[in-house]
Amino acid sequence: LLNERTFAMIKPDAIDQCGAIMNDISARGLRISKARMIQLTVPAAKEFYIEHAQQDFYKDLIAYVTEGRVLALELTGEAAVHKWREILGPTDPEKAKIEAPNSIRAKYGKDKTRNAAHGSDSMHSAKRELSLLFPEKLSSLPWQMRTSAVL
Ligand code: YYY
Ligand code: MG
Repeated sequence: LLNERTFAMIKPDAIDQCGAIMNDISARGLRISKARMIQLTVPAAKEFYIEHAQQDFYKDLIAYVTEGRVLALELTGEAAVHKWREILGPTDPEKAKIEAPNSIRAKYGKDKTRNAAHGSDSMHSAKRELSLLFPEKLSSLPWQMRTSAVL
């Protein structure tokens, strides 16, 4: 799809490298069409990662992703979902360093949990994730996610 959209999120461990990461994204041919810096609430993070609710890493994942700011992005371009997953690299940064040394997770990730960024795994996920973080009505965002205070 020519003007496909996907959801990206720079996670708390890499938020201070968000400028470099956005440069990488642009340099590799995806357009940053929306951006929103927020701190996820625990309920919002649980909803976002609902597919992993039964996994043993779920609790740690929610604690981590709510610990500081994240940068939510909408990326647009040809085959954006697949392309962003490729730029992002494998879930585990150690694996990424071997298999995709130029990927975001190889360059900026710390470990399997603190792995720098998120990318939607399908067009269906992208639609769901974009609607959570970029709802049509700003009032649909949990109020805690609209304030930039104490970040
Ligand atoms: O889509 P992707 O982010 O590459 O991996 P998922 O298998 O969907 O897992 C989501 C998220 O959960 C991952 O980015 C880090 C965390 N996680 C973890 O903390 N420990 C694992 N063993 C697997 C995943
Ligand atoms: Mg995933």
